[in-house]
Amino acid sequence: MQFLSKGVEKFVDESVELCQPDKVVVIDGSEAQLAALREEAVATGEMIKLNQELLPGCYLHRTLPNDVARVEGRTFICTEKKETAGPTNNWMQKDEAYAMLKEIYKGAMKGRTMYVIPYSMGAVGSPFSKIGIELTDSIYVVLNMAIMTRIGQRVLDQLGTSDDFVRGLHSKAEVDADKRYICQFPEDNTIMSVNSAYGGNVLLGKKCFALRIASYQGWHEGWMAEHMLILGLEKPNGETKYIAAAFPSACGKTNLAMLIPPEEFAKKGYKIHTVGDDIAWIRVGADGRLYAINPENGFFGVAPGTNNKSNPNALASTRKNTIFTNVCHNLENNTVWWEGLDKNPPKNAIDWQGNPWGEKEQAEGVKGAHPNSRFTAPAINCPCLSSEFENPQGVPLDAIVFGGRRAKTAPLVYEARDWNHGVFVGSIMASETTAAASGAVGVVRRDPMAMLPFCGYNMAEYFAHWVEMGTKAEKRPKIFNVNWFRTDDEGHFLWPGFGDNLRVLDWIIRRTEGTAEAVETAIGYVPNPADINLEGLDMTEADIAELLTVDKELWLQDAQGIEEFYAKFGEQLPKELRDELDRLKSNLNK
Ligand code: GTP
Ligand code: SPV
Ligand code: MN
Repeated sequence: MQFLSKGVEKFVDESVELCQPDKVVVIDGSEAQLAALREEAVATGEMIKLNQELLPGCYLHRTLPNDVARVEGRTFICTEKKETAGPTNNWMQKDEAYAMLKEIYKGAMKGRTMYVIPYSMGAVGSPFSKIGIELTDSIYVVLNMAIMTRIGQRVLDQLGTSDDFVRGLHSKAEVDADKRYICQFPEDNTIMSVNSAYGGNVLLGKKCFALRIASYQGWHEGWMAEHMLILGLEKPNGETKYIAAAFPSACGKTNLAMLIPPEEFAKKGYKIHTVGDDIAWIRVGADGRLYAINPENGFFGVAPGTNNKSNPNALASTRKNTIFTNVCHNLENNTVWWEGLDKNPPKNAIDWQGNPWGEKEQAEGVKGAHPNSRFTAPAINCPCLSSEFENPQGVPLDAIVFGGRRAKTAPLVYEARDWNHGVFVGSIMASETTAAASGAVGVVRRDPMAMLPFCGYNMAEYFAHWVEMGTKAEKRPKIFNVNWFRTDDEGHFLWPGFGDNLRVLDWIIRRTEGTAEAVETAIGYVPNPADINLEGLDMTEADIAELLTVDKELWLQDAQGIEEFYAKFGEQLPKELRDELDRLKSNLNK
């Protein structure tokens, strides 16, 4: 095939020779071509066309039951040396990985079409943006990438004769879980994903490129790729402050990014503007501030729990031109349903595995939608999308927020003393695992900066890079930690969360402006109960006090856990973090 870029030409030709597709189709991004692909997917049963009056342009897709989430155990960083991947990643020597994968890809696309998807992460032509070429034998992947990224001829035009792009080769092959590999080769700007057809494993622009490869690129080029939402908080005076927040998978990024302020705040004029819900690329601007873009063009959001009360903006985003994956098919009106959408599950439905789902199954507790079922919705559908969404320069950050899902220990919110303490706070993040990855759910694990599954290189180097970015940015944002998930002894959430999280963001922004109070504790600055605006909320200052307590015993145990986690990195752990841990321990023992 002919392309202006010789690198693209070589990549396509070599992949065709390896995978032996019957034909090759270049995705030009035209609506006519995408419409034809949708029709084809409907004809083969790959997608179900939903009620076009209620859900125009919407489709449903089911993946195989063995293929419903990211597979961290089968995700590899493939480099020359193990040390580059570090102690927290699965590693394969890169030449061995190529040799092993070639056997699996050999002839994998026989009888199929190979689609060539040129895509841009970030607005086409923005100085922050990067280009990828994904080759895939899945129409579902093409149609999802068309929502999640900017695709087509305009991207090839932007690339021109350059060879500066990320190669991504995906084949669903036989969707054989035993031969499933998600391999990143950060030294070669290459991704190889095989034997899966699910979201994060196969939409290569997302986690594989925009986090694993991009974090490695950022390390070398002096910028950062983070698992963060980006939001603008507009205050009553019309000024908008920007916050980036890193929470692990299925821990509330989409929800926070699209938050609707509580009535009392809305009345005063507070508004939230969504820039991104999953990934941020961050650079130092000429003015010494950190600027962030969202490299994506859509939302691949968790469906269960999304409803008109918890997240009306996300729900509204899914009402047209959306692909649903592994939700429940409501046969009563050919629409979709999931747990937590409303209290009226359809009586006549098909569950995410394709089985009949009615009152009997519901009574037995069979789930209609998979807990990690998702919607792929265009960003432009979002009613609160920020006017800065396409800004090629990004938005300036006033605060960086880390947060996890922790029943105990972490208070509702606290502020780091300074940048390096903030890096420490991010590095010690811990969270209960969720259905977003295959494996046990609800197990507390360390997930630094919510990047444990996504850091494309040695995490000790990643920490050092964070420390260094703080020296490069003269006007550093303040760093905070939040926890919406603290529970009482019966396991009930102590904090209402969702829209009410604005009350915490409000304190955070007032702290960055120097207009809110706090007390210094062993772990950092914690608000006094009276510093959080509880207007209109049925909560007492005593309830808030409970959420803000720093339990020394629990924190001493945590310090022990941090010590064990840090031990993995040996001498490579930056001294700045070791010093912060010593300081935490000495504060706790005072
Ligand atoms: P990924 O797309 O996997 O990276 O996840 P995410 O961080 O965007 O997660 P999302 O916002 O989709 O949240 C997923 C889960 O967290 C859902 O079950 C929500 O109901 C729950 N959740 C989100 N915000 C809150 C909150 O403030 N309080 C409580 N209790 N639950 C929340
Ligand atoms: C996550 O798991 O953090 C996601 C979904 O955002 S996926 O794209 O599958 O990784
Ligand atoms: Mn995510």
